[in-house]
Amino acid sequence: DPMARTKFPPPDFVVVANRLPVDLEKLPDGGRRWKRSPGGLVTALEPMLRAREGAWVGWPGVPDVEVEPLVEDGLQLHPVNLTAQEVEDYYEGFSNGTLWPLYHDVVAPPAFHRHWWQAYVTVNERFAEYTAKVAAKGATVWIQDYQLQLMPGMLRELRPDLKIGFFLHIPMPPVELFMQLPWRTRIVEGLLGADVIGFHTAGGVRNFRWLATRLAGAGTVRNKTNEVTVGRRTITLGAFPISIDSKHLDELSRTDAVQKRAAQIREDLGNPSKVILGVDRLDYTKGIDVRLRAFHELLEENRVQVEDTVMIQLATPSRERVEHYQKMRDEIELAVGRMNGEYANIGHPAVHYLHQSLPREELAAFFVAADVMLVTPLRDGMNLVAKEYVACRHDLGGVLVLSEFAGAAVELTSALLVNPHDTDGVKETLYQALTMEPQEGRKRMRTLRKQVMSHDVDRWARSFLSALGLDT
Ligand code: GDG
Repeated sequence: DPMARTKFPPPDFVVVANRLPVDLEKLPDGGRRWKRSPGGLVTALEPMLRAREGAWVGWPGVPDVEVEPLVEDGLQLHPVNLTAQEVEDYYEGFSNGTLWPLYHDVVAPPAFHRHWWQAYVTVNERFAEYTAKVAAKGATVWIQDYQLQLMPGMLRELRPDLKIGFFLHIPMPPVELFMQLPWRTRIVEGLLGADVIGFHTAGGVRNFRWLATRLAGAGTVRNKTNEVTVGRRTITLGAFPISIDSKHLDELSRTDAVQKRAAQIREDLGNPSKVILGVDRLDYTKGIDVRLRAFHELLEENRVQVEDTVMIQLATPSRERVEHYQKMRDEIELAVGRMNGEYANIGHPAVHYLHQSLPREELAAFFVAADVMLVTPLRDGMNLVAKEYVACRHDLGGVLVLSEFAGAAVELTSALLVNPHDTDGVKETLYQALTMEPQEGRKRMRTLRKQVMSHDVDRWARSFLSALGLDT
């Protein structure tokens, strides 16, 4: 019993996610230490978690270690243990080898393995049982993302007194694709255990609503697109587009250090007239190949030259043990090598490619330095990078090229929107971005900034939690 071992007061607000906001690190001498992993979600939820008796339940990132719960500045952290085999089957397997590609329009083929599913059920049960023991009577529990879709139903069985919210950070896929999943009904029923189910877009709400009525016999409520009923329960569905800590990033981008670093980057590049930037986790959904192809063709057609137009692709290492990821890394690196082989001059590569994770301030400097930001996912729940670029451009400089297939396209309509499947379209739009009149660019950026600066991640969290009936 996690609470019996501690002197913590039972929390009345609990966030549950696959990962804790801290990582457990193994030191060379065999010891361990905690390292903070500041993500957007943590930043958004931390103040609310601290303001009440808040707790976070999640995996600490290292398999096969039983660690005691701990308190960090008033925030309770509750580590759920996973075995190495569970990491392989539940996390790398079912979450990232089945659900991730299936929910991203099967841009890579999803694998369906019964032992992966079994591990997914087991781990979801463990999270539910753990949370059931931790949460105070009548507490609010907010479950995050696709790794834990069975948990709302399991938790409700154990603790009908709780208020349960669920938010899906990736797209809710088209019905025809979701129907491939052998365990489709179990997943939908699991989600329907929540009181509020949130998606990034109205499209996600529509897809889920149809699946709920078709697979789980949910009733629809007349004239209400955002409610379904199951037995005597009413479940609210909603579109809650996630965002970033806009103000913080805006301030960071204005600092001397970031501005100087941005100038330095441009100088290191040989002061080209145009810098094109891509920033992604190295993932096959992000369309990195799409933008390389577009730039490659512009070079081929001699419409741009490496002496004055350079491309930077920052690709953060990700899910390196999953097969699709190893394959796509090879493909990207082959494409980059080809382009440089064919078009670079000594001292002037066509593409600068970094397979590294960079500090936040460094990332901000790249955003400030870039004339054109290419965000071309084949499918993306939201895409925070697009919003981060906008937040860094108080100078109203820079042009954002954004895929229609990113959730962010719903809000960022003043970006240059592209269909990432249309190579000619992406190429012409990239060229348009490179040659855009500054005045038009500023006008577009001003509109984009109005949206991003006024809709930050704090607003996102509050609007979800208020739908759940929590007073924020
Ligand atoms: C999922 C959904 C949805 C990237 N490289 C570095 C670095 N990053 C940061 C970015 C950004 C974050 O990682 C990536 O967020 P995205 O939204 O772009 O994409 P996913 O990781 O796929 O996130 C997505 C999101 O969840 C939230 O709901 O928007 O659709 O797929 O913040 O800046 N950060 C640092 N160094 C790097 O090298 N420090």
